[in-house]
Amino acid sequence: MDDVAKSADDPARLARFEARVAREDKVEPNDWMPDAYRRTLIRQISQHGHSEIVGMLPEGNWLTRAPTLRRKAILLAKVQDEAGHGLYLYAAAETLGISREELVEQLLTGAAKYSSIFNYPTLTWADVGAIGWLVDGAAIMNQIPLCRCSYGPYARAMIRICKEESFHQRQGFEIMLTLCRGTDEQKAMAQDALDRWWWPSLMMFGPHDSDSPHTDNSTRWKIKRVTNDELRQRFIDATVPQSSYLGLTIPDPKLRFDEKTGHWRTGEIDWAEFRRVIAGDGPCNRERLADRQAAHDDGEWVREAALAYGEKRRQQPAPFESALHAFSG
Ligand code: FAQ
Repeated sequence: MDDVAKSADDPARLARFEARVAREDKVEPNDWMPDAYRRTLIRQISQHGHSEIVGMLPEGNWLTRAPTLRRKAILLAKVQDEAGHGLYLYAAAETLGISREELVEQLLTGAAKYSSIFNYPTLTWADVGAIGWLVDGAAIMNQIPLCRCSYGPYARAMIRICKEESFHQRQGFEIMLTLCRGTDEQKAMAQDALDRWWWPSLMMFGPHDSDSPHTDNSTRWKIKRVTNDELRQRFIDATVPQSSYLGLTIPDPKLRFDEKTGHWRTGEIDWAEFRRVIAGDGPCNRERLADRQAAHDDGEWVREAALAYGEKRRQQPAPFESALHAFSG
């Protein structure tokens, strides 16, 4: 029995729910929804939120070493945007009944997944360009269809996130363009970054459709609008010409243009590497969780101060009430 059937405790209710989703009505937090739909959303939205939070770390490593003040200011703004995305997504997950504390705990204890891409190191400044160009580029490709997700709070969060991601992608491409038009050494640095980020970026879209256990239900419920393989293909078709424009070479000897279909075809992704990375054994998994834990510990005083301030505000009469009090007194 699959998840959908198990959740069908009330078939009439389930049929109404599915008809509603089929009509493209948005599902809102207080509406009835099948358990499996709720669980799928909590899983996907929380994994997405964790990815945004951990995703700050690889680029955050370059904040103190950005080559110019302008680059530093842009990178700072981008990393702050990612924190904001994490917060919108955690807030969307909270509307489904999971608490912020549980979400944070799942991330810090390693019980939760986040995107495989953030377990790779950022060795040079060109990696900041490659992340913006490729990682944010892949993220937008995946996230634009999520703006039409059937769950209202997730869809609305994605609209704002996508606007910011498209700026991120352009800043990354612009870093790559500057390096590619620079010295031979700078261009070699850009090529090296592409060599290291290309395959992990293709893995971001998840396993092949034939190996993706969640795609069927998620598509039926209009959480997922486009499958992993279709999105990966769109990304490849958009990115290969950009790489030619930069004068860089995609690190895939099997890459070829298929005249019949009009698509670029790549060699096979190393799925063993993907599985290793999501199982916790990528190049930086341990470092990322340790850095996230340290950032969480360092933020303890901020959380305490915010709670104390909130408490003080609650105890003080509102300004209107105190004015009234003064008047009547
Ligand atoms: N990494 O059946 P499917 C960003 C897991 S945000 C790790 O295909 P589904 C912004 C999957 O969770 C990047 N795990 O699953 C930024 C499932 O595991 P489970 C994140 C992966 O959900 C840029 C299992 O494999 N974006 O980059 C990955 O239908 C720059 C089976 O997979 C999102 O999260 C992976 N790459 O499709 C920030 C977008 N792929 O839970 C900073 C929203 C798959 O059964 C700097 N998420 N898995 O144990 C989605 O669209 C979907 O969840 C997919 C996976 C497409 C990622």
